[in-house]
Amino acid sequence: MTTERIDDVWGARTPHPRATAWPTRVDLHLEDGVSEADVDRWVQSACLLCSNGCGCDIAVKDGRMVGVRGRETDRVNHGRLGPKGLYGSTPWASSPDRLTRPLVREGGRLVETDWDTAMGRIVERSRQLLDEEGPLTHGFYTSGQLFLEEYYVQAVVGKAGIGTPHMDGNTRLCTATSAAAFKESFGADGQPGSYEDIEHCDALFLYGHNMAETQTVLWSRVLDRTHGDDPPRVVCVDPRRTTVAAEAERTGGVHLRPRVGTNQALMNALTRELMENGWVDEAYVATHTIGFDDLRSVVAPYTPEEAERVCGVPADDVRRAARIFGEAEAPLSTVLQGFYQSHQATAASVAVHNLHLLRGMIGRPGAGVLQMNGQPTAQNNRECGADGDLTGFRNWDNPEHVRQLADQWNVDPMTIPHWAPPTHVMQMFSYAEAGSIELLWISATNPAVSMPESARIRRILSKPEVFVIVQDLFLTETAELADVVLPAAGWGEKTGCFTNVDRTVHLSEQAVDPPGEARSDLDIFVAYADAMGFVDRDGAPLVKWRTPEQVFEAWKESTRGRPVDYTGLTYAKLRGPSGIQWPVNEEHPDGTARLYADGVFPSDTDVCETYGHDLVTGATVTEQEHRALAPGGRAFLKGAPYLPPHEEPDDAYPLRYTTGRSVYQFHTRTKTGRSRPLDDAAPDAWVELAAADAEARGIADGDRVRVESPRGAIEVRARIGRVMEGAVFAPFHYGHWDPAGTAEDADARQANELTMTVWDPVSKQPVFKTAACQVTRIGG
Ligand SMILES: Nc1nc2c(c(=O)[nH]1)N[C@H]1C(S)=C(S)[C@@H](COP(=O)(O)OP(=O)(O)OC[C@H]3O[C@@H](n4cnc5c(=O)[nH]c(N)nc54)[C@H](O)[C@@H]3O)O[C@H]1N2
Ligand SMILES: Nc1nc2c(c(=O)[nH]1)N[C@H]1C(S)=C(S)[C@@H](COP(=O)(O)OP(=O)(O)OC[C@H]3O[C@@H](n4cnc5c(=O)[nH]c(N)nc54)[C@H](O)[C@@H]3O)O[C@H]1N2
Ligand code: SF4
Ligand SMILES: [Mo]
Repeated sequence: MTTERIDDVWGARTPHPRATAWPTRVDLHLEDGVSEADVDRWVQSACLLCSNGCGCDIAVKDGRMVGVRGRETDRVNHGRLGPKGLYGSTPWASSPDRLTRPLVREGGRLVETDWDTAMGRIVERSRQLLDEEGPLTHGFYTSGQLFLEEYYVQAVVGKAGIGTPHMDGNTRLCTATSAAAFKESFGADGQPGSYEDIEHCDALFLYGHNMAETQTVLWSRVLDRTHGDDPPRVVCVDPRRTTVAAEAERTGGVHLRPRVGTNQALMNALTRELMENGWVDEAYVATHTIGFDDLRSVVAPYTPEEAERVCGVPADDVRRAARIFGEAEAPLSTVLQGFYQSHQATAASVAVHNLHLLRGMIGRPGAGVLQMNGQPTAQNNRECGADGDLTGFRNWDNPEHVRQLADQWNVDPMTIPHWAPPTHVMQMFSYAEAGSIELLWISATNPAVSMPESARIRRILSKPEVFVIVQDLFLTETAELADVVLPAAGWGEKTGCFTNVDRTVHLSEQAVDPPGEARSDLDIFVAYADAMGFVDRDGAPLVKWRTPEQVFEAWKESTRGRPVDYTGLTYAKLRGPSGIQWPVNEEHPDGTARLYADGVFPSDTDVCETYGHDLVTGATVTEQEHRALAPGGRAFLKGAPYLPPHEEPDDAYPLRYTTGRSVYQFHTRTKTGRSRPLDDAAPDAWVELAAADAEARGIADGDRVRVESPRGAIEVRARIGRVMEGAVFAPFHYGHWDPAGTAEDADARQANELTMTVWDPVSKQPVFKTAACQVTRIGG
């Protein structure tokens, strides 16, 4: 098998000058023994292994998915695919341990059964709870990896069928902050920038974003600029010396290395530097923003020297980075988990918007913001509102918005929960812990590995009083604890749409049949709605659709007049050469490259998705307060002082613990762990330590170490070098699932044993990137 993209992650360079098109390069991978001539057919899709959304075709032979090829004509990837896309997209599908039949718990054990029995148990329990105790007993925890149509149906079932506010996605752990930051700054979710901005930018800032490992094809796109004529300078904000950091140094940019958990102090200093040096477009600020004076007073104390004191970043590096931004003609910023999974997540991400707004650098080629997503379909969950948002970027606190949906679904507006903010998943687990949520339906996520403070999550999922339904491709660490397990069809085994970071919508067509009795998530939610007998105001079935395309047509209607306008899209149109960027409507039939080119934002009180929050406390702004501000389409400049993380190092736990990813594994490995080349490249967990911290503890590279926080411990091997002094980095991919037997101790390697049950006050995104820990050597 050729697996060149394992060693050469980004592939051959195709450098090009600024403002010219990114050349194409088609990447292809087929299973051992299969040649292109053997392929029966190619089926149009896009890669589902990260938010980049690379267009691809699936190779089918004898009814099986046997490989993938990048789509040369797709605007996202121009033919390229990265290691996960190439080697991780298909092998899992024919893995012998796929779930092929439903399972139910009998006498403490999960046993195989038929669909009628499994669905019968769900409906019986659900009906009983609804009749006796009402909708607040039901909680839904879904994903960033289902299709748009599946979220939309789930949102309708939860909001208009059951009427529960307890519905969220693992998008809460992933991109809740991206959505929250957009809403606070601009009034509604929606990515301003476009991937083509990489071709035009003259400075590229990456905030807590290890793009080289986590969006590898996008990083190829960056490298083709930084290796071409007139390259941009790169600025990297990361406590580790990642590949991105090395590129920042090579291009004459800066690697800013803040202490883990201190982003906000750094952002305040950068903001202050723009103001002090006159790098502010006063006309733009006056016409298109509100809040300048408040922001100026918030950032006033944050001199570069103060940032040095708090963050450990040399004051001159702060000045250099601010100058690069301040003097750029087309700066592009990307933001991801180093910011989002932190205790001041929304404040720090909003600060990135502030920098762009202060300079009027938004909505123009090269000048823009990419608040990244992580999961391939996180955007769609936010759009459809199966994640604690209201469908179509509507405001749950605006009765007119609720009425629009009630009309569309033909239900009483009072059915749709809107008396309080939708419940975020951290709260949902607390309700399950306390006993008020008694039915928890988990689809396409593995919280036993991916949520913080694992011991607590396992305890809640194991409670006999909570009826847990898990819908997955495999018997995951979470499914093992369920009462009912439903076998789901995955990517390539069903049809649906999804939308990437820069609003590009792709259609992914069914290529093969699902194994055994596995069913699509769409079919499962429809079957549940039917069996429960949910009806609309006229007594007709609430869920009227049977095929993905019918759902898509209904979804489109719910977006009419909203910023997230899909009304001009059809499946037929999406079968063209490339994905298309929303909004797509009569005015923009071929899609829209950038939002806010005219400096007009969806911030009006009647339009916006939220009235906003205080970035420090999370307190909500009321409708009256919002109206009094008279935003009139202007963007908000909002600031917040730096606050220390919830847990600071002390004598017992003197180091700062942070977590993240490796290029070869995706999340809890259910797909990449079933790909030989990917799993061989990263078979077991480890932690990264700085040389000085290792030396002080007598730890050599490769030694086994125990890493302990007040909540738990792991025992893994140490890698020395990349991380800054005082910090410890652990990949979060590894739970106890270990079929190849490559783990030294599969029960003692899960990064989330150590993390905390705390979240950002605005986005409610849990904090995976700060905790205090100690490291000790346990063996060679
Ligand atoms: N290979 C691979 N690619 C993926 C995924 C995967 O699992 N594997 N998952 C996808 C998903 S869902 C997501 S959300 C994205 C995530 O993509 P990224 O956000 O790029 O990935 P992470 O490794 O979680 O975190 C990024 C960086 O944050 C840094 N960091 C840690 N603490 C701090 C801090 O306090 N401040 C700052 N400034 N930086 C800090 C870490 O050192 C790390 O390099 O990746 C997507 N792509
Ligand atoms: N410590 C720490 N923890 C983290 C993070 C971190 O950086 N550090 N990152 C967080 C982030 S950003 C994310 S996105 C989460 C990811 O965490 P999870 O969502 O738990 O990760 P996955 O392993 O992708 O789980 C997806 C599950 O869905 C299943 N699946 C795939 N396709 C389908 C389908 O079509 N239908 C159904 N029903 N199931 C399907 C897969 O088999 C898998 O079990 O982890 C979070 N947890
Ligand atoms: S960059 Fe993301 S979407 Fe593209 S091939 Fe890699 S994993 Fe798939
Ligand atoms: Mo994510």
